[in-house]
Order: sequence, then C-alpha cells, then structure tokens
Amino acid sequence: MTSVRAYAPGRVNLIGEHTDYNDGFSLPIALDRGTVVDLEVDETATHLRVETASDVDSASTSVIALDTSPGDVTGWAAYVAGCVWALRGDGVDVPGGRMRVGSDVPLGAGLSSSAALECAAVLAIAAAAGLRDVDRMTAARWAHRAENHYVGAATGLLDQMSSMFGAPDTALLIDFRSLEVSPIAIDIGDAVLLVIDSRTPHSHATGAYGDRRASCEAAAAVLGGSLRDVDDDAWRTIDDPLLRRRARHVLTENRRTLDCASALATGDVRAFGAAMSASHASMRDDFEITTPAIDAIVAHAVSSGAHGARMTGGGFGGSVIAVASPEAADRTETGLPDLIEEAGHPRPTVRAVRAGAGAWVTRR
Ligand code: GAF
Repeated sequence: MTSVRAYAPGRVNLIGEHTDYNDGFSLPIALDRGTVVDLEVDETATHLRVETASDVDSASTSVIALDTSPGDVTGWAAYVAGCVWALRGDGVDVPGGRMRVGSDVPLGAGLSSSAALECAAVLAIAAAAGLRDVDRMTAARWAHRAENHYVGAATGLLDQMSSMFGAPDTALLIDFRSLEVSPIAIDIGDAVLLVIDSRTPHSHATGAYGDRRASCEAAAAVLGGSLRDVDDDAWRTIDDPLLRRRARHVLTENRRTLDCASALATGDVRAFGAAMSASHASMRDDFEITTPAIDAIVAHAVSSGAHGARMTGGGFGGSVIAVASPEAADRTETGLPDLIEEAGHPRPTVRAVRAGAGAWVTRR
C-alpha cells in the first residue's frame, strides 16, 4: 500500500504586508513549526477520509468525495478538499484513502496555519498520485487555488510561497511580479526574533481583507496601472483620502521591504528594526488593519528595547514579530504579557523563533 508523509511550515512575514496581490515585495521566513500529513492510499476508495488531531481543531473526521466541488465541504477540511479539487482540475488522478493531520502551528494567530495545511496536503496528494519532483511553484499555485477558489478567501501567494520555499535561517525576498525568490541569510548577530501571539484571532475569509484588496485595485485604476508600475510618491496625486492612504501604504511598504532586505543582508539590525516599526505605523494609520491589542503589544515591545516590531500577516488580530537584543527579548518575555493583560487585552504569548525548513514530502 502506498503511504506518504508531507510536512509544510507556517510562516512569519518579516515585512511587506498586503503587497503580494499588488505585484510587490515581501520578506517572509518559514516558521519552525508546521503541519504533518500522513496519507495511506486505498486505490478502491472514492473518497479521502481526513482525520485531525486536536491540535488542528477539535479532533474530528471529514469524508471528502474525490469529485468534490466548491461548497461541498466547509471548515478546516475545506482546505484539504480544495487541494483535491485543484489537483483534479489539472488532470491529476487523485487517489482515495486515509489522511491523518497533525499541526503545531497555532490557529488564527496570523502564522498561516491554513497554508501549512494546504501545502502539506497538496504535496501528499501529488506524491500519492504518483507525481514525482513536483516543482515548488506548481505546488504553491495548487494550494493557492484551493484557498482562493474552493475555500473562497481571495488572498495572494505570500503564505503558500513562504511555506514551499522556506529554508533554515533564511529569509525570502519574494518579487510577486516575477515570482522570483531571493534567499537572504539572516545575519542579526545575537539579536532574537520574537513572535508575540496576541491571542485575538484573525481570519482571511472575513470582508475586511477583501475591502483592502478592492481599495488597492481602485487606487491602481486611478493611477492607470498596477501599484508596482507607478512612482513611489504617486499616491500624492490621488484625490480620495482613503484610497490615497491605502496606496501610500503599499508604495511605501514596497520600499521598506527592499530596504529591510538590504539591512538584513548587511547585518544592520537597527535599520532592519526601524523599517519594521515604520511598517507597523503604516499598517495602523494608512492601511488600518491593526487592532488596539496589537498596537499595544508593538508599543510595549519597542519600549522594552526591541529594535523594531510590527504586526505580521493579514491583520485584524494575529501576531507581532519583533527583533530584539537578548536582554530586550528577556524583558519582553517576562514583562509584556502582564502589561497587556492589565490593559484589558487577552494575555499574549511570547516565543523566540528561527527560520525553519520549507515543505517536503517522502514516500514511506
Ligand atoms: C494574508 C494573505 F493570505 C497573504 O496573501 C497576504 O496578502 C497577507 O495576508 C498580507 O500581507 O496572509
């Protein structure tokens, strides 16, 4: 009996938010946590039986027909059903069987638990179907199609590409126009990357993400092209104040992302942190996707001595990424949760992270 195991990590975006669907730049790392999928093929089955451990959601089972279409399956299992649908749509002969899913990516924390599930599922299903050496971009596109067209979340390619292309101690400068991925060794000396989970959940499937995307399209239409093709200060010519702010975020964020990548490559931790904090201000004031809890976490991290901090991911909750000296990281870990809780927000968790490996699959 064919049996495969696939792993795909979550991601932390260091900078470059809401730029992916604007043909811009992002600088993510693969998280050192991920989702493992074990798939045992049953050639006679017409369905995929998917069982999750309680770390994915409440432990549950979902039965997905191999000829599934959008709308048939909802909840977490829709991410797997969407992968079945996307591969079959490309003519892949997806086999039935039993899939077991386990994950240590926190759900709703803005760390791409959904992309980790999709990417692991895509790789496992493709290998079970007998495809060998599927290239990472093809796999990322299948996972992305599952999320956009089956689950119904109109996201960009950031999360799937981060999960597929990630590498240990490496950040990925992604150009979403050419889809070129430039690996950058993370050189931050003894500084630490901290992920602070606000424990206020976020979701891509909500309308606010789509609203931001629509505003960017409207701003691009006013400027007569993609936000990638216009001058850095073209936002000044937009009359509508809301669209002007949205465009200013995207245009300045692309610049900051490139600056941040250079700072990372040359080991300039202060410049790296400064760009992160400026990105947060732009997301708070211009793109308006942060929350009071997230803003409070960023402010406390910086006042505890972090070189910089910002919300990571789609927004409206989720996590903060900070870069800090070991001493400032200690102060943040010990002091910040109490301060945030005392201010009336959920108690956040603080964890040091490193860039981890990208997705893989193996036959067993
Ligand atoms: C979410 C989306 F899935 C990504 O495509 C990206 O747009 C991100 O929000 C914001 O940068 O993670």
